[in-house]
Amino acid sequence: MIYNPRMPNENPNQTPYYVTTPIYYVNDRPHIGHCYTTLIADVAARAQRLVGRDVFFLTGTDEHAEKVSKTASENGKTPMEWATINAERFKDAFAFMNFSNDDFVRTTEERHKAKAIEYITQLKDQGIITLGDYEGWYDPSQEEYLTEMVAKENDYKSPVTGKELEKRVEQNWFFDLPRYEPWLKEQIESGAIRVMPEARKNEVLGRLKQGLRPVPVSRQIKEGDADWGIKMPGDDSHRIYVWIEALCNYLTTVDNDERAQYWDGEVVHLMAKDILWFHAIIWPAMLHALGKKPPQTVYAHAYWISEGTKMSKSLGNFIEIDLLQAYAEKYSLDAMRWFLTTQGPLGANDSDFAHSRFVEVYNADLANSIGNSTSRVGNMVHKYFAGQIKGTCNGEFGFENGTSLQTARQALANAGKPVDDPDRTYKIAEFADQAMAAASDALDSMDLEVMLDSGRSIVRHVDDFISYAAPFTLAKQLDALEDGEHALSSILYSCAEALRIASLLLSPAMPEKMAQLWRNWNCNHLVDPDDCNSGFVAPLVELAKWNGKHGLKPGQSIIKGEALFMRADSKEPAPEAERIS
Ligand code: ME8
Repeated sequence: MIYNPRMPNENPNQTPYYVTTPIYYVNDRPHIGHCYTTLIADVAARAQRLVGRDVFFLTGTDEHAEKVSKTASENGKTPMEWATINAERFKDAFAFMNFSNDDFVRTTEERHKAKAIEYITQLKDQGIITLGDYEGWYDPSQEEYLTEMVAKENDYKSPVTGKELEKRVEQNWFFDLPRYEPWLKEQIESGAIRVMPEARKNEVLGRLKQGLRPVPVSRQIKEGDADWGIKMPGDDSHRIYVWIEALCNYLTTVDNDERAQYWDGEVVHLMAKDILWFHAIIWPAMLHALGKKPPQTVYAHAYWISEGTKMSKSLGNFIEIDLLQAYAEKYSLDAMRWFLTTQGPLGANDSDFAHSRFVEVYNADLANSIGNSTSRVGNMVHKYFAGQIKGTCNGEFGFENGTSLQTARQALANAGKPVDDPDRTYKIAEFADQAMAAASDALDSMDLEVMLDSGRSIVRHVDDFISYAAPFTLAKQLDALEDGEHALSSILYSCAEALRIASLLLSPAMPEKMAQLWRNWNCNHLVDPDDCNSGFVAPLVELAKWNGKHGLKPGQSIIKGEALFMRADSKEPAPEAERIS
């Protein structure tokens, strides 16, 4: 599953792009939340590769938590056996989702452990980690201490799970977080560390104002504890606190000669709002103390809920990978990826996974949009030009006499059909160019929905143009109209070329379906269409040039092929998960 295509002509002016997901706990199997964060990382990674950047995309598993050893013993396994069973489940789920991660780190791997020990040792040697007593409100379900203020606000219950907090006193090693308070404030306020979306940035700055406390970085080993976790360097009576060790994964994985450029590049950490504080405050401070640069972007999305209800273990309503598989089976994997990416909780609000909404989005965005448009254009090229692109066109349609659009209007008039808005003009090539620019801006701000919508906007424009120019009416009068064939081929070229550009913009979310289109349309020059994960031959600006080197060419054959998406019936029952044990 490890995937690492490299552009043959990487743009040296662009910094490498390093995107990460949280590393997930292996006490249980993967669910929609894990798949979602990793999916948006995948879409961002694929889009960045498409624009020509050198990308490294990391995900993995967090294995040294107490809850892992606890569930392992409940299941009659050693912690390592249990961690391996679940790490494999995560790997399988992510392969199923067609994620293009370049690596998958497990924190039980030597390469991670050795480096994590090195960082903690360095911080101890620098006197930034010291021994002290600590009393505080401990959330056992999250394995973290909360400030008095946060504990009180939540009625001394876990803000994540609602379980009772425990007052604990411990002797611990502490990271001196307060000394970085002014630096953190300045970095976040100035946007040097972009905490996104804006609501989360305000939340973090608000909490920062309440002051910082030293962070425990170890746990005392008690009698009966499982032998699980990394020992504190130089102190065998403690283990490194799982959170501190886990955060290190982002650096341990690329802290070597072959990958150092990724940490020097643009680093983007993705996660949900539950673990923002660790990523926006504790981790950047640790990095600063280690003499490393902080991440550029810390992006915390909101939560998926299920049919209007929060998902939880006790309610047993988690949408697990097997339900996602059932949706993929019925509607295609890419339809499911599309739904999650465009309807997911990327912003500050939670999103509901509801079957009725899935069908609505599937029909509107896929079956009736890119699916229908590509079949229509493919069918017309097939029918009117024996399946071959006839001639090119610059994608501009004015209303002067003798132009293709004028001929199309004449055909409508001859057929006795009304011509609405006779002064209408179309600049399809320019429209596609602007959509591409909008997609790049949206990608920079991680607005993946807007990025993908710029692809859809081209499809909508093509649909509108087809309705207006009515090439099917024109096609019936080729003998009667002097310029009929030229007009028809110009119109169809423009539709097909615009859809080719749209398909590039839609491909980060739907790599398989767009590769299917490229196979049907013989676009072998974009990418290897038999392998939707192969690298593109050139950056997007080159690939998407209208009638450019990579554009559709006269004589290129277009196969009608199977429709990309069949319309779905909203009355059909929702797919059901086949429960896997
Ligand atoms: O917190 N909606 O691991 P974890 C959307 N090991 N995303 C969700 C979600 C939901 N309902 N539920 C979970 C840990 N997620 C630590 C992280 S990182 C150094 C250590 C996703 O298995 C989301 O990305 O509890 C969230 O941040 C993550 O799963 C928590 O995964």
